[in-house]
Amino acid sequence: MTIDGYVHQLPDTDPLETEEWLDSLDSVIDSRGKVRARFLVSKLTERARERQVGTPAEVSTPYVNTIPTDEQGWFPGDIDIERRIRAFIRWNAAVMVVNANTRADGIGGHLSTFASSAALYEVGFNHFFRGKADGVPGDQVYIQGHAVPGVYARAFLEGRLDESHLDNFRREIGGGGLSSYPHPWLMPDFWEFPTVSMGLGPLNSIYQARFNKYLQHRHLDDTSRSHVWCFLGDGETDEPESLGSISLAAREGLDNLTWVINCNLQRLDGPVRGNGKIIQELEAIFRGAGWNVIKVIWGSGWDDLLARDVDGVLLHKMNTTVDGEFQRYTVESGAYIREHFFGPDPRLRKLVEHLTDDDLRNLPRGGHDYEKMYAAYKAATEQVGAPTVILAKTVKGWTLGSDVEARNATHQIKKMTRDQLKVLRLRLRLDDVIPESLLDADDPPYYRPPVDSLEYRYLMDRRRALDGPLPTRSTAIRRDLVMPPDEPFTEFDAGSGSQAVSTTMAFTRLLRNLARTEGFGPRMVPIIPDEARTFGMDALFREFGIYAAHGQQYESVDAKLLLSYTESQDGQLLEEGITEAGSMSSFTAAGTSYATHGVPMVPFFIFYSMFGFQRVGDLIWAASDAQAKGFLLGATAGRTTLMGEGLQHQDGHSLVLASTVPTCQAYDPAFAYETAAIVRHGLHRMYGRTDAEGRTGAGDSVFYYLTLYNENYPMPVRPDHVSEDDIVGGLYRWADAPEGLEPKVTIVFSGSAHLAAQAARDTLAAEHGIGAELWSATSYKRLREDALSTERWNRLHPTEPARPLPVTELLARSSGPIVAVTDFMKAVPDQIARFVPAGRPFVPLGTDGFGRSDTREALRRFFETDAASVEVAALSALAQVGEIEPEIVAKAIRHHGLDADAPDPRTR
Ligand SMILES: Cc1ncc(C[n+]2csc(CCOP(=O)(O)OP(=O)(O)O)c2C)c(N)n1
Ligand SMILES: [Mg+2]
Repeated sequence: MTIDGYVHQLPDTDPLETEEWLDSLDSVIDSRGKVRARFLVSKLTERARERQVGTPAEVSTPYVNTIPTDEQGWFPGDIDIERRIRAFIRWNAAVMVVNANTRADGIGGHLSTFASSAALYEVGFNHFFRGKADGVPGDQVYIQGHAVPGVYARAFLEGRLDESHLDNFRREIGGGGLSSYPHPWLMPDFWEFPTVSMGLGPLNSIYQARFNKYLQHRHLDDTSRSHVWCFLGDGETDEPESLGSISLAAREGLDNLTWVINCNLQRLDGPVRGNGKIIQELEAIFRGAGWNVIKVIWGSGWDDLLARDVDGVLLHKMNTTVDGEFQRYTVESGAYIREHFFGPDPRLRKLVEHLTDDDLRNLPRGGHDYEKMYAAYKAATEQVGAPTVILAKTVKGWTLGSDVEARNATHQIKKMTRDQLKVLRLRLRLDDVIPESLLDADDPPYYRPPVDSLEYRYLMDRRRALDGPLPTRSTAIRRDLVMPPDEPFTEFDAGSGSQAVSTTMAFTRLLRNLARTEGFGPRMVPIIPDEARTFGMDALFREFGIYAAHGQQYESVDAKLLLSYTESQDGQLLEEGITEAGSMSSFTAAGTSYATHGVPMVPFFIFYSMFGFQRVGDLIWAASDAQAKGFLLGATAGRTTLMGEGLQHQDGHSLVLASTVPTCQAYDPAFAYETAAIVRHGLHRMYGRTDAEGRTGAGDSVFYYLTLYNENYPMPVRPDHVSEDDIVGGLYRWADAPEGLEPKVTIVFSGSAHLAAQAARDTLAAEHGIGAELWSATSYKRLREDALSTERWNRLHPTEPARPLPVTELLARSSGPIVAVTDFMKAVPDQIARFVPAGRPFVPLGTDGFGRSDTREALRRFFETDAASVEVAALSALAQVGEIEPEIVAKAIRHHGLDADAPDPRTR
């Protein structure tokens, strides 16, 4: 027996009355059956909810539409014209993909995703999605990556794209092509949100909606008219990123967010839940999480059948048929459906005896029922206090004919024969505008209704009423962003005297300085995933305030302390909890606000460096595509600087991963003044320009990644000869070799490895009389990229004088072999190995391999990046060029007790 344990713990104040109710139920079950009993219990629950009795919400409801037909309301559009427009779009979308693959076999593209979701998008375009032509940011619409043919086809109808664009679908090189998926980097005036890495769009959309509320609550912009729409596939919900943050959306009351899940029951290989029901599964998950769930399962053809289903047999059949079977019914004949779906139960068979086999085959699914979709969207936009998910049941490849519709291979089909196109033309009733003869030509034609046609005028009127075309990406600034003065940065040039501090502490101080800057300060968005105390940033809680959608509704346990945990509705800091993925999504929303809202905002996302690029690299890639700006700060950086934590915490490779992201400016500063100079430079580069309209806050679409260490040492004064350009250029001489010593070597350090470099310089001088000069490499990525660009220029300009590679030129000013020491993998300094001046050995020392927990000293000895190892590397390189005897190197190895025969740490 299953019982709700909690009921039995409650006192029964009237057992007799209880018994009467239970007896009535028993007698209904016995005399009228379970279907009737279920109905009555549901009715009671519904009434209880209406009267606000406070019964727990059910997580699942029967397999029928959430909105009853009689509450569907009036559809305000012209259903016939909209169907016609949809037919044009369907046609052009299919022809575009087919033509692309005729011209370039294997170029790809997708027919069946949009075919299943055309109505879902078109209801939005005709009635809901708001554009920005009125100067106010409209809606943010996340389009399913594989549905883009339909979006291009609509833009073509609207005259935003022409035939040559469609002809160049997926042919981007050479200009004028259309990107395979939504990529703002490639179509910067069109796409806003990259979505095609499945799961990222849904996740980003939640944080976009949250960020809109944040802007509103912080009085930075009125976003009350923006609605966030996210379209995703049912298969896409398998990605943990898709569903991982849905509880946040409910908790924050994101009624400005609607998800539309296209439940065509199929993914790439086959059924999403062949043995189950994806819609029911998702309903339970979303209802449990507190979302408003609207199921649109059945088209209006089913309304009459359900109304006559007095025995509940149809409902029962709907409830118990698994998705694999529903998919089967889509590809089978009406006779098969009659036999297998309606057949087994005589009452069901009778229910449809008035329908022909064709009628049965054509009973549409809810997601293809335009009016039902309209009703669902309307309900979603009227919802208050919670996000909405619309679960729309569709057929994958709908209208594309029996060879494509609902086939397991449908996702991959990119070609259609002339005959298949002819069938499609008739199915879409386009025979009056597309002569059949045109289909025999090489390229089947696109169709655009003339500008004086009813359809064109209707289409354009609808978009005008909804504030213009969409998607549109704009970078027009609506709210200026004025750069902070230099003082908050320059104070770090003085160093920290004898006080030992870390670059993390210096950065925190810088952050506070900036936040206190009038005008600029409020435009910063500090983002921390539950790690502020680790980084010593808990002081920011009180000063910035933690953003809380509903304010702080309790007195914090530390309320009386100076540094209390202070939440408020206009709090500035996004304390995200333990989600780097969510934090990264906030970064993207804030970092693209300059485009999405015309309000440049400056995110500073501070995370445990190990859990950055490695954990959420794909989100960072997408942020780069989205042209996000801002600062990523990898704190507790380094494989040996972070003591004790070990293999899963010590980051020696985020800089390698960062080197793969095109717009990422990766820096590994050693000192406070370097950190401050890089942030200052970055701010000015990203936001310091004036746009064509004279608005401030414009700049390059790049973002910065800075490593921050937790090792304390006195921060040096910025040497007089060192300029900001030297620091951001990636490499500069930090200290000359001690006077008069020969031979010479050059030690290049970055980050916390400067300690070993300095100590080695001292022993090289004292023990060996060797003069080591010290250089700081703040960015190997920058050095490499600059060198590659110059190399390319030289290659392509063979008759002109070769330009010197910047890094080669710099290193030519140093002397002797070069030892580069880092707390990251050797691959990081190796980025410049090829560019070192000829004849000079280059020895990278780094931390390849798994980290482990121990003291810094032990770790650095283990990875051979400690002072002794730097010294030995310098001696070895000098021996290699014949400046000293090999025996001197051997002696130093023995002297320092280095284990020459231990296996490489990389393999241990
Ligand atoms: C992260 C990621 N993994 C895999 C893919 C490849 N992929 C593209 S579409 C697809 C199936 C999509 O199924 P569904 O989400 O149900 O969308 P539908 O086309 O059915 O609407 C897959 C696996 C991808 N784009 N992103
Ligand atoms: Mg699907």
